[in-house]
Amino acid sequence: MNLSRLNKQLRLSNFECYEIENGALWLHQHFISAALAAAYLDVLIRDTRWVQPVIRMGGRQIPSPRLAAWHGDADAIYTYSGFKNTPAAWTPALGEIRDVLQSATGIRFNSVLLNFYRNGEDSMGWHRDNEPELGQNPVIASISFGETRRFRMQHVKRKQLHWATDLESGSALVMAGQTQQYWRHCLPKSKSRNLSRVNLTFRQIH
Ligand SMILES: O=C(O)CCC(=O)C(=O)O
Repeated sequence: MNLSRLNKQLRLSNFECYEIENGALWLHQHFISAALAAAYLDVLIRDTRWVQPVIRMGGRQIPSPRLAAWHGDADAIYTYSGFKNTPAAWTPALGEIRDVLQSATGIRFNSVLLNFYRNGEDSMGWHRDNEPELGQNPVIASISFGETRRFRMQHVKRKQLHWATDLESGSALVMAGQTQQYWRHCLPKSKSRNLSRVNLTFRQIH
């Protein structure tokens, strides 16, 4: 889908558009109601087979500071942090959330990465979602459940350019266009926000 069609579709679905250099961002803080998001948080924590992936950092292998899982269509194989991930099947909850997201965005997603931040000590370091199987200008849709956490972005060439928001429970953030080429993002640790949070990033693996 081209960007202007995606923009129209997301505005119709009550997303707010943020103008950033070399990228495209839309946010809907109340995409899923607070009550439903709280119910999904419990189901996602309980019914997911969480693993703690090992990540490579400065030549060392260390356990990632969060738990993760990968679900999707059988052929949506994704290499992430140097590891090949074969997806587990869609669960009823993940299928429901995907369907709501697909009707709001008009985009078909064939996979989802789940991240479980158990408390404020868990985090995600600076990175770009720019693996080759995502294609050149991927649409990544991120939905959050549970604790509000700060999400930060930085332009990789013009490092003084920043963008940040607090992602609330039930929020949906869509990154598209050249965002993954020009912007890196992270979810820093937090001293004050210690409750559990699950984030789902829906993707299209080619
Ligand atoms: O938890 C978040 O909001 C960020 C997740 C993320 O950066 C990713 O899945 O690539």
